[in-house]
Amino acid sequence: SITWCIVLYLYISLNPKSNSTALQHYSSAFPFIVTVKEVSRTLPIIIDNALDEVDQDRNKGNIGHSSNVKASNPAVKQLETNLGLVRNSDDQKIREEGYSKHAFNVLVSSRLDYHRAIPDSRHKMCQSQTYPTLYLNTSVIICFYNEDPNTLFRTVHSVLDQTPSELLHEILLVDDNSDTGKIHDEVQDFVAKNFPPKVQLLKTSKREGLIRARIFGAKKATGQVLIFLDSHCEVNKEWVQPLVARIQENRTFVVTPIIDIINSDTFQYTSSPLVRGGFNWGLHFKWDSLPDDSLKSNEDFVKPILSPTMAGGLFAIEREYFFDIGEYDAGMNVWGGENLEISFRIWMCGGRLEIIPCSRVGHVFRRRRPYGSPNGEDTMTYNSLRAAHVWLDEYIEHFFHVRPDARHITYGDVGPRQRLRRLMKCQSFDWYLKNIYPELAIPGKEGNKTSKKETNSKLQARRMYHRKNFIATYQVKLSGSNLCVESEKEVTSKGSVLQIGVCAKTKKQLWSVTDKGEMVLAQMLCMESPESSKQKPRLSKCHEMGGLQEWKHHDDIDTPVYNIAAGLCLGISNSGIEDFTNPVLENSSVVMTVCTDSSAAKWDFVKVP
Ligand code: LR7
Ligand code: MN
Repeated sequence: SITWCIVLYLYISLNPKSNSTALQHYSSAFPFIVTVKEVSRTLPIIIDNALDEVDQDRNKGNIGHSSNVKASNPAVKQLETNLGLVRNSDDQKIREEGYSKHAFNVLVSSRLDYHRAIPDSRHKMCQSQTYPTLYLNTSVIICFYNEDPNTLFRTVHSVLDQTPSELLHEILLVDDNSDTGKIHDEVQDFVAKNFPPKVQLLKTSKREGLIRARIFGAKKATGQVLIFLDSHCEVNKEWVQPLVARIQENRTFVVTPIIDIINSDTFQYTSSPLVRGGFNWGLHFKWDSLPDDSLKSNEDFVKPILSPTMAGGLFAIEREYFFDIGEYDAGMNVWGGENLEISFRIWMCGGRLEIIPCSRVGHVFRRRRPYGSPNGEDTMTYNSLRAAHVWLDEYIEHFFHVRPDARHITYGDVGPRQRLRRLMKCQSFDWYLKNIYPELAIPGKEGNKTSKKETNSKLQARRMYHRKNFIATYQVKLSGSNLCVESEKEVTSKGSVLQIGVCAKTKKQLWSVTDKGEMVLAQMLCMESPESSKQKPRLSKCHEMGGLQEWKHHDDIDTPVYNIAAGLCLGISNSGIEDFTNPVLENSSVVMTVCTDSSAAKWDFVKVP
């Protein structure tokens, strides 16, 4: 197989066509990527080599299957070009440490180009927008705490790539005293070698949390407009012009882009719909649909959208105005609550908060926050209480109704913030609710339209769920055996792991494949890969977001089953047993394994009419 490897290597490196085919595969799987770092170009060799071994095994009769399936199995061809592919234990380590430290797929991020192309997610009307002469320049402030360096660098590169240099006064990176000096040194080194002088690295002397870190950055900034971004973003085409243009019209307008989604498992960039910010009485931010018929004409997709609140991380504000209205509440710690506080303050104290549809910025949405607070305090509750005591007036009772525990939690001194509110002669919360967020249901009040609307959209979501696009239903057989993948528990049991059982056309073994690459058992729950290969794949509620629920395979025989986000293939726990007809395998469990390992099984997808 070493000779094969060399032959393949020569073939791939000398044949320009093979190279472009690889790229083609690449862009069909990931239409948003145009370039990859060197590392992923070496992938085809490794996989083809492994296939060669599989072929030899088959010839030796180790795989109890006599077929003339060619080595170039299309499902495996797809793997060659998948950025998440785990090739060996080093990759495995990067991936798993990455998930535990950052809660996203660091392996994919490390292989993605810093200058990758993302789809232009703007409405077509935005492409023909013209803006007045823009005379305000910007300071982009990016605070980070223990961020994955590659992802931070891509954030900075994307701002440099997408922002006209005359509008970009500086980029301030604020290291919020990340735990290991290593991160700081790595960033410092990279900044010095790769970025122009307008990119500066600052550091707080102790961990401040994102709120005080932002204030710290803002005080150092000298541009006319401050733009805050999270440390895992990618900005889209002409993202800055519509924001600056709007602030030029009126310095009291605080504006945010539409936040597109960067999938935390695959880094796939997808467009977000036009929605606006709201909240509930637990003081949690949420997205609300736009008022009925607010998107009638094409122009409506370009016009600013008034938003009762902002998500928090991504917004632009005139620098002096930021300080005039009281920056942030510096008594807030680490994470949470500051987004609603600044939103209430902007509206109640004479400003205006808008979402600008033609400005789009992608953000990596994670399933959990990868860090805590220094002493494990619940800073979200602490910060929300501070916001509530300053801004909610009598409506604070609705918060306590939802959070009775919060009545007895301390929240520090909010005196200075209350004085600020008096000094600025801000409106009451009652005014805010009546004028800015009338959609918010007030508990105990009659005729609230919102709850009805909410039920409707929930119903609609459920209907959507049932409208899944099933392509075909299969039994998934271990190649050359009479053993099939089945759920250990009932088909309705969330969290059930998978095992190998004697094939029988019971519901437990009927996998329906959807157009999103899901494998849905009995058309109910989705097969989901765990984040860590130490855990097993299991049944989960389908979330329609790809990633750990997206599987690639050939819909015929002898195929690996590859998980897009795990970078791993379905295997069985009794690794090392090569004779797949061995009855010992029955009841052995299904696991995730490196695709080229002997434990990575080959499967036959047997269509069930
Ligand atoms: O102690 C810390 N110090 C920091 O500098 C903790 C965090 N940070 C940095 C961190 O590295 C990141 O760059 O602060 C930034 C935001 O932290 P995240 O990414 O952990 O926050 P999030 O994206 O989970 O949460 C959202 O809500 C937060 C509430 O405090 C902030 O306002 C975030 O900026 C905000 N993110 C967004 O609005 C992006 C869109 C998400 C949505 C909806
Ligand atoms: Mn974030």
